[in-house]
Amino acid sequence: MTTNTGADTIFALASGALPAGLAVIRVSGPAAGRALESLTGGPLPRPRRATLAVLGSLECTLDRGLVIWFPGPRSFTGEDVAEFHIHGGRAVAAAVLAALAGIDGLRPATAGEFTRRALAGGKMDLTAAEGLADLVAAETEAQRIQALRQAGGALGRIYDRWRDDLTWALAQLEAAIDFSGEDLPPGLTEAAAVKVRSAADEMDAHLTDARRGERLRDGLGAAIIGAPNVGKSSLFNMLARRDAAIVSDAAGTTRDVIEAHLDLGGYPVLLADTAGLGRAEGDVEAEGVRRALIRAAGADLKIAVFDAATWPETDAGTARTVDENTLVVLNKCDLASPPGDATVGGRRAIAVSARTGEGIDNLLKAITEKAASICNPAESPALTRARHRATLEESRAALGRFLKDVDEKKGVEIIAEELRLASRALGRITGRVDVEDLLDVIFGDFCIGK
Ligand SMILES: Nc1nc2c(ncn2[C@@H]2O[C@H](COP(=O)(O)OP(=O)(O)OP(=O)(O)O)[C@@H](O)[C@H]2O)c(=O)[nH]1
Ligand SMILES: [Mg+2]
Repeated sequence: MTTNTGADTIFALASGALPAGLAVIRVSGPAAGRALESLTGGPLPRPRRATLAVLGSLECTLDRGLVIWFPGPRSFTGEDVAEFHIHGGRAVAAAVLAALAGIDGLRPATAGEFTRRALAGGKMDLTAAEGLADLVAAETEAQRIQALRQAGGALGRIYDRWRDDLTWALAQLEAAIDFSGEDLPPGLTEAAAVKVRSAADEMDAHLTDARRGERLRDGLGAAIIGAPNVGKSSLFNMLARRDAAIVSDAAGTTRDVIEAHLDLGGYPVLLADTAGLGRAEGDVEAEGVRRALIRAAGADLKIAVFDAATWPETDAGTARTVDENTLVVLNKCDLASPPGDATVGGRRAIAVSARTGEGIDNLLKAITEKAASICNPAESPALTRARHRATLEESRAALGRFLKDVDEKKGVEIIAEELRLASRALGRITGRVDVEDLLDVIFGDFCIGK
């Protein structure tokens, strides 16, 4: 049996830029089976089995490749889906796409249209669709782990469970409304309040997560700071594994903030090299210092660099910025090696040499550990977008009003309304309600299956 939504049939290149070894073209909709028969000239292959086929017509062979037939609802979109795994040449893909365009009822998909159909077909919720987009965009191992879990529905399941709890609570209140005037069964509102309180507590825990999911998705900000000439740019180049920043023995070489996207131990880090603190000879250097301080203040992680050759004498200005999000580094340990238990600003220093590479592994390990403590994806699933946070906060606020109204013994109709608002907000996160309003915003900047 096949399932179709009655929509038209769409097709698109589902794989990446051409030329490539392979290209995958996906077709979804009621005419997918007919398209497959038309291009292979044969009956439909066994469902979900890769089958070798010659594509084209008697007069003109387009390519030889594998075809897979996914009759709905067991397909990506829930509709009938056909996939063509062909050679990834531009002309090959163009020829197959042109042949599909020539079939009655088929048209090219628009951006994100396959995913929209998967949502409409109930194959995934909105958070899973976002997870899929994040998985495609994931650049590091930790991002991959987080995105894969979200794409598998881990976030959506949490929100659905809370929504079920609120629906149950609402049912108690509605029963109370129905009974009003008659003998009200005791305890309905209280039972609802108990359920809501527990969901609200879980929401609070989920929301007070130090933004770890969002930070992992967006990348952590790290800033290298320190006095002029301590070797910040040398260290930056070493960590970035390229000569991105100018290094010289003149103090005040770096003036602007220089950035590099890095994968450090599986965590995405946007590392910034900054101007030396403390020295501000002239407007340009003063501006450089101002920018360095702004960057340091906004960073998830600071790497404060000091000169090993002068230790225990250290730059007081930099030492003052050391806090629990700071890794302290004593650079130039090739010139003088500080004791293993050397500290600056109360933190154990990591001795490195940006010249010889000594100690860099220890620094990398410390950065990775710090990143893991900020946004380890192995912990419980975390929300990953500002959209999730804002909508959850909306839901939580309505629950707060509900609980207050219950305490104040307000009328059951009034308190039920707050529960409806809270439940509706949860439904918007997963796309169970008001989904059309959200799709354009969400799919505006990414497309899957197209
Ligand atoms: N011996 C030794 N010299 C180093 C080391 N790291 C940097 N240097 C030298 O120290 C000088 C300053 O290095 P930079 O990396 O430009 O220092 P910076 O902190 O970025 O300096 P500003 O941008 O001016 O604040 C250069 O001559 C480097 O070659 C090191 O680990 N050992
Ligand atoms: Mg520099």
